[in-house]
Amino acid sequence: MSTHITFNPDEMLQIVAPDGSCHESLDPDLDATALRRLYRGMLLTRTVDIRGMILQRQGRIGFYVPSTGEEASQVGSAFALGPSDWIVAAYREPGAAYLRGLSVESFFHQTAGSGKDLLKGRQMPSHFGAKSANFVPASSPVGTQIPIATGVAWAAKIRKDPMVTLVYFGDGSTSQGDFHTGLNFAGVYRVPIVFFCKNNQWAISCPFAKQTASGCVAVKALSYGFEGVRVDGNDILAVYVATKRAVDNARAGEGPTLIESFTYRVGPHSTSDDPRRYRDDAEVARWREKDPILRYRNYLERKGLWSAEDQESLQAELDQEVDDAIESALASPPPDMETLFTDVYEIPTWNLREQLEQAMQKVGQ
Ligand SMILES: Cc1ncc(C[n+]2csc(CCOP(=O)(O)OP(=O)(O)O)c2C)c(N)n1
Ligand SMILES: [Mg+2]
Repeated sequence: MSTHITFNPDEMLQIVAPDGSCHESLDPDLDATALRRLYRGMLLTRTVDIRGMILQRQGRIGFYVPSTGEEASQVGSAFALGPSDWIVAAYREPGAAYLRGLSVESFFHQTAGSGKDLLKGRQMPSHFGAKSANFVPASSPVGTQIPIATGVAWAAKIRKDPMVTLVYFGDGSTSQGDFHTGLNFAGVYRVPIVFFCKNNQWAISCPFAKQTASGCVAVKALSYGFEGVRVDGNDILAVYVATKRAVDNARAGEGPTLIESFTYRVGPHSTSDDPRRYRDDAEVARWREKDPILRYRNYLERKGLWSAEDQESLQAELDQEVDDAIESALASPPPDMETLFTDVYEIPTWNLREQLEQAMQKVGQ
């Protein structure tokens, strides 16, 4: 018997082919309302992305993190969750947050650092979150959200709460110690969690080939004693089916799953990055052709569930929603100066009170 365990990185779950044709026996048979909701979720995410990039280039917001090309991975996975489940995320999953109920208006209040920001201007732009959406604010230090999520899931298990935790992270995060800590602990204690790696093949300028010698991410689950699944991250139905199975298993007490959603970061890492300095335009062009939104639109059209008129009216509706959100966020004043000093101590310390006084004098309030 060979002692070498193999995992074919070329094999991954795909249900919808790029031309929209479907592997019938794998089709999850969602109803028309659900199928349209998935499409709306992806198109909303793309619409916000296009505007977010422009706003930053115009100098109207300071920073933006695009997720173009990764919409299916975000929306398909979040759609598999139940209402009381929780998401612990990185920063490139706004589509999952919108689907869970974070409004685009809230997103822009956060990104603009306005007084109406739910996080009171204390996070970097594009680092949203909302308690009402069961969405923990984004983690910027790479991978730190992974053991936190394992802890959330472990707490649920101890409390016998049937909620499942889904944690998003990137391929780059798999090189962090936190990845090992989070997955190892979750495997040992069989906690109800789904580890969702959006493998977009880049960690800023570091390509996937330099991230790991494993060939793929899913194979790493073997060493933690649970299942690893590789899925075409540009196929929203495949992402949904894989995540739903993992969520159901977690809820049934069968422990964690590691999902690798194989996709591509079409845009820059953030508005502070220029990927032309380290990657080939031809590679980007090849992946643009694999657009997850276009593929799913082909699928819906083949099913007779989408038309050019539907497209036009949905796009107009989303443009309006995004316009209104931006207008509201940019017109709102920043948080009050006092809020810089609140929420740390129940009774502020003497030095904080002194600093608040000095700050207020400085701004003439
Ligand atoms: C601990 C730590 N090291 C470095 C950084 C700088 N940094 C921010 S994002 C990032 C790359 C993350 O790549 P990946 O996990 O693949 O996620 P992606 O950005 O591709 O979605 C790096 C190195 C950081 N934020 N935290
Ligand atoms: Mg990455």
